Amino acid sequence: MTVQAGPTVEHLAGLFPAGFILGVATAAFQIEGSLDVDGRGPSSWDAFAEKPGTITDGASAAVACDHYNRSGEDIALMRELGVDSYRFSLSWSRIQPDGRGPANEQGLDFYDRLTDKLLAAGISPMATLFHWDTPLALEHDGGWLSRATAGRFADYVALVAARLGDRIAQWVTLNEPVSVALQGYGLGVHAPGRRLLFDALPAVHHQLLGHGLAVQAIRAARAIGRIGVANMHAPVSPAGAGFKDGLMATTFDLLVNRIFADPLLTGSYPTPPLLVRPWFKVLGNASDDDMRVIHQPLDFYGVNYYYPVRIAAGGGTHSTPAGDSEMMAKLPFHLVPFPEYGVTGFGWPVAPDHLGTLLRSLKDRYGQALPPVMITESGASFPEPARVTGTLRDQDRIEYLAGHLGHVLAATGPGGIAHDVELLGYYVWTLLDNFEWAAGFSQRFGLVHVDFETLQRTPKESFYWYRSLSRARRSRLRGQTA
Ligand code: IFM
Repeated sequence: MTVQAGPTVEHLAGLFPAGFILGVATAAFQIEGSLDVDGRGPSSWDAFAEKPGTITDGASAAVACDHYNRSGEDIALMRELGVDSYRFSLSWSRIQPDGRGPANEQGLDFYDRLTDKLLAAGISPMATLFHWDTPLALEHDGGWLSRATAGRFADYVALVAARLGDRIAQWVTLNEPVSVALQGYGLGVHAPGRRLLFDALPAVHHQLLGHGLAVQAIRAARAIGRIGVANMHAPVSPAGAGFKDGLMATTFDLLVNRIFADPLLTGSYPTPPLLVRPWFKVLGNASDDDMRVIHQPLDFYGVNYYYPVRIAAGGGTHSTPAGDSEMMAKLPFHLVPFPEYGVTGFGWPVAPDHLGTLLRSLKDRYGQALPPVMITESGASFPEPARVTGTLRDQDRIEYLAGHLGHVLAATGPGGIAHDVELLGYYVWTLLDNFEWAAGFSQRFGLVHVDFETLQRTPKESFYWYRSLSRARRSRLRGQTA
């Protein structure tokens, strides 16, 4: 791939604002394994991954990185890495095996111990409450298409907040509700594998409602942590100057960005252009009461940024960023490549410059309603071997991370294009190579290589690069206070 060499560690370390958080992020289903121990119930992803043909390489998450049994080793890696914070997710069906009722104490115990071990290692815990693994029993009742799931989610969150609320420093209610709604219910490339196209939109509203109720539940439990949400944002532009490309780019922007961010930050859904309004009708019918619940004050707004998108009118491709779906061809638009950028292992354009402009556009759109921003995920997969004999030279990942961090720090620093956006921190996706959803083990995003046969962890060069960044920052801070 062709990317420019990124800024140096010393240069980056000089750009961090005071209190900036450097972290790494993971998700339960992608790393834990141990899917049937300690009373955990099955999730939508357990069922989806078992269906033939859903996972590219036929991989199973039954063991994944075996983090459930190796969390001590993984925390030691993070301590060595020098991160301030670890973002992990809780498996809802470990805590409520069928998505309702009293807590499965053994499930909660796992996260309780994890939290204590992190704190003992000097790493601040950020807990994501939902990262796509809906309890299967709820999925059978309609999952996020059903309004009842929002209430169930709040009940589960109350159980978690009662147990961990005295120690979790930051909460993320939902991770990328767009992925669940569109890839999961709209296109069928993710769990639960439904192919409803625009009829998937109730899953948007019910997740957002679940978010609002969850924020209320965390606050009612008097939990100490800051509360936010993690939305995937893909900056969208039309492929051509014509009316149709413009209309479809606007539609795509509504679908992936605005129908999530607008209600959370402003309390209302955006008004689509007249020609496409019927597709979004179900969202327009939401009650004022629901919108008030969704519109909770947030302490931070999490942005997961991976790629920009260029849109042209007309069907004609089966490809989604998460995999192939014949449903894509039924949509009235398609994605057009960016020849000017190199690509990751997934074929996603490497476009760090779009991260600064994304923050500029969020601030322009939401103004004072935009809370301080946390980059809750940023990272890339590259073709890498299943087995290594030493440190993997992943220069492309180092350049990716340095480029994205450099751009976002410059953009939000003095004189930058998004200088009025308060940037709180940056979490690399991800610590370990893991079960990358429908791509199984075929896409490796980790700072640490995982051999999925031996479960051996081997830090890559990017791990040592991130460690040198965190060290350079610490020595600068020490210099400033000496
Ligand atoms: O692995 C995923 C993660 O679970 C959610 N955000 C995107 C990542 C890369 O695809």
